[in-house]
Amino acid sequence: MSISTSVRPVYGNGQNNGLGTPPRFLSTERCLQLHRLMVRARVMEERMIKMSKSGEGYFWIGGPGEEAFNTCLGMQIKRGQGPAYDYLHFKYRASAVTLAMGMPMLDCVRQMAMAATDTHSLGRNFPAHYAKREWNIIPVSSVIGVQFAVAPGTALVQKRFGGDGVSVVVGGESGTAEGDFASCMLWATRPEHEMPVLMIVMNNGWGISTPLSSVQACTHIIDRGQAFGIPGEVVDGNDPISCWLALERAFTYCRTRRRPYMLEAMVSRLYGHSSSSGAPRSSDPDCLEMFEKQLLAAGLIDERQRKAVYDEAKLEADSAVAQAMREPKPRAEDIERFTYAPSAVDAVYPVDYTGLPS
Ligand SMILES: Cc1ncc(C[n+]2csc(CCOP(=O)(O)OP(=O)(O)O)c2C)c(N)n1
Repeated sequence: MSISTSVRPVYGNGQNNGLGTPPRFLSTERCLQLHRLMVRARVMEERMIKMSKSGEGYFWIGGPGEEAFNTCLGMQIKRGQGPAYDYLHFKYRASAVTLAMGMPMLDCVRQMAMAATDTHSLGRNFPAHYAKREWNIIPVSSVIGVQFAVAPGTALVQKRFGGDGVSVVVGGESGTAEGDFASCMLWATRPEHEMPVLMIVMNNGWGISTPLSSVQACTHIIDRGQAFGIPGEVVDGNDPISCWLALERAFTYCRTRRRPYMLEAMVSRLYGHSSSSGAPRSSDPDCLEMFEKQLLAAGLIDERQRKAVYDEAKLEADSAVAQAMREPKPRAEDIERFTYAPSAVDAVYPVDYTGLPS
């Protein structure tokens, strides 16, 4: 049995992407896999919000509301190290992507707990600020938009290397107001030097408290790609099936044509911007609730199975928090560790570790 997408993807200028008519179905196995991963991400994030309110953590920011799209993205990434694999330029709401890629919850929770065992930042950065060389995850920056200026760099390496690796860059719609977004479009489309960059915009309609409608006049962010000849689609980011199929089309395009493609996912922001705005639950549509209704109605799961998925995820989240809280905190002497990579410039500026003239 399978269930079809309830809402068809809305096409932007991707109508002419040459990939033909999209299929509309996913298998039962895929649907159940997506559901389990979405639940794990939601349960972990909700436990982390609790951490921020209970003194187990200090600041929370994350991705509830983006699980449908992010889970599909994580499962379709070609994971590995070096230019033969996808390079990943994420933002701070990508927890469901990394869980779907196979990261244990403990790896995410350690950063939230600011434990020295946090492999991404030694407990010195915000949650969801991942960095993982073995999976080509370029360090996530809190400074919005910058990842769009960096992505063409890894895509250039991939283009020269050959193969089918793609540079995936994900940003919020507000971050696209930064010049970095335009730089990405420019660099990715230089005539005869086009690059395999998958530019993804997660559109939740808000930049902290600024509505998108007060900032940009375009109907869709991806419409800005038209001027550069970049095809793209707007997808209902609350519908995992639409997301899966749109991502398949996008990856196929970038992997085979070695050119850029855009996706704009219309998503919800279920707990506000971050713990700084109190992380209150919003009344936005909930991708997980809606998917569960579909699965139950189609008879793909029953209530007992649904509960079992949550119980398993809660057990993993609670034991990850208990473990991370037992672990040591960062030491002052490690504050600069791994913030600088030695290079040829050191010979020119041997004293100042930032490389800048004193
Ligand atoms: C260059 C820069 N300007 C401002 C900020 C403050 N800031 C942090 S998050 C944010 C909103 C970002 O909105 P969007 O890109 O839509 O992503 P969302 O948080 O909605 O997922 C802003 C303005 C920042 N971090 N970096």
